[in-house]
Amino acid sequence: SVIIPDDTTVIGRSDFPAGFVFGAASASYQFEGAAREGGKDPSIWDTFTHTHPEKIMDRSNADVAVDSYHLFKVDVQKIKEMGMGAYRFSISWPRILPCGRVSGGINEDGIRYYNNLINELISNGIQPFATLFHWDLPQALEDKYGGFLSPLIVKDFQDYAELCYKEFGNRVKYWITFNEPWTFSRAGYALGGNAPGRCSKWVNVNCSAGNSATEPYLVAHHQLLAHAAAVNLYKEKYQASQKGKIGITLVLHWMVPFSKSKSDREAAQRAIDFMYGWFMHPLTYGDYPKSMRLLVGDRLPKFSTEQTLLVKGSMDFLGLNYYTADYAANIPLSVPLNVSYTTDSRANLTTQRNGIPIGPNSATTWLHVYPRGIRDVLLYTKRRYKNPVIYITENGISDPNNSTISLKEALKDNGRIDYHFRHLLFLLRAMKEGVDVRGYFVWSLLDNFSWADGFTTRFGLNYVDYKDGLKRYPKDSAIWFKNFLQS
Ligand code: BGP
Repeated sequence: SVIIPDDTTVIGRSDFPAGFVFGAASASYQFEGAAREGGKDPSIWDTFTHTHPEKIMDRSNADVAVDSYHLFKVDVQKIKEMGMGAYRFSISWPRILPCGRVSGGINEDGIRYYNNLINELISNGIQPFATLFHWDLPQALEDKYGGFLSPLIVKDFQDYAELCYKEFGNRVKYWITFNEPWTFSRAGYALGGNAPGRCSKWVNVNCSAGNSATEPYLVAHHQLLAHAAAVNLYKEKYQASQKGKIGITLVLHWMVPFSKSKSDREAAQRAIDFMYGWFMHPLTYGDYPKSMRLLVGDRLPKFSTEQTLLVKGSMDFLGLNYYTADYAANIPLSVPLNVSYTTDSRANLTTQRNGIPIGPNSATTWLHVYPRGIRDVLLYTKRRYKNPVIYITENGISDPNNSTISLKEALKDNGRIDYHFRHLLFLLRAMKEGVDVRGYFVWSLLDNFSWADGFTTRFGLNYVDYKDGLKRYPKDSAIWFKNFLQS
């Protein structure tokens, strides 16, 4: 067991159920590099970072990233050294299908890469958790029909998923269809900070790439339909023989009412609906939350009866990414709103109250430390969404990439140890209160490319030396996890 400085509480592996999985997470664009190697064609992230470097804090891109394409064996050893039992990675769609479609040709080098990775994991006793879509859509499909803006994406995603089941499903027993569809829709189609960089002029006055307050809803809708199509296919054709599980990963910042007033409490509920219920409601009950129907009106797509049946119940488990919390305050009806995506909920989200932040800062602007929120999110999910099986698929914190400190100093990450310790304590509490959590993944295995912050932040349990051949070094948090898992 591990004792945290200044804290007398002790926790260890043995406090969790025997089958509980501990792992680390990554994503293809943020990790692999080899952007134009091994037969891969560009994804929308390759295009975006090259055409809009100003959108990335340090104007960087992930052409090389942390080179996991070549260094995956080293990375698997890092997971093993920490004593972790699982690795969550994502498959790059354009690496295995450069044109986006099976009819355009399968890239055998890409298939080989994932086979090698999966085999390396399994031979080291590490369970692969594969995400099919962590935002790097083939540029070819974006060019052909506007990617997720078109319903054509549903069939193409299903075909891509089927290829993955066929090629890897004899060894991959945990599939995650989508990572954070909320972020993909919001940052890619309303704010414009993420690929494909479309935005609403009401939200972002500098926006010229698109001006719709409808697109984010459409893109979310198509992600849900594509998810359901891929799950349905797995269940009908592959699950009986391959015996895997399939789910989706959502994200929720816990929403704390700005004041005790009824209107702020209702605003917090609406904020949850617009970030989480947007997906959880259809997945559990077959339609969007009432609050969204009311406030978004005709801009919110409708499910046909057939689609409702497909989407409802389409997961064996829920992947949940939890990082932080926000305050939510009501925006009264008397305040006129333009038709805008972020304010449709009429919840004003902030991270401070009277100048005091909701929790300690990290190097990432949206991330404040709010450990009890993980319990709140879990209990809320149990209560409102029929107690699903849950894996925490991401939880983590960033440090600044400080080039003035020595390597030795950079490896001292007590803040990260403290972050995980506190979140694990609240996770345990939620489990004692009946939430069915089966696993916990740290974001991230290594320092890597951050979507908005480039290489200015470091999320890793393991340090990457960007100045010296991308060498990996365990931070104190990696050693903490090792001890924790041995106890
Ligand atoms: C999550 C993403 C991860 C990871 C993490 C940290 O939303 O699923 O891919 O990036 O956030 O955020 P970032 O790297 O953007 O700072």
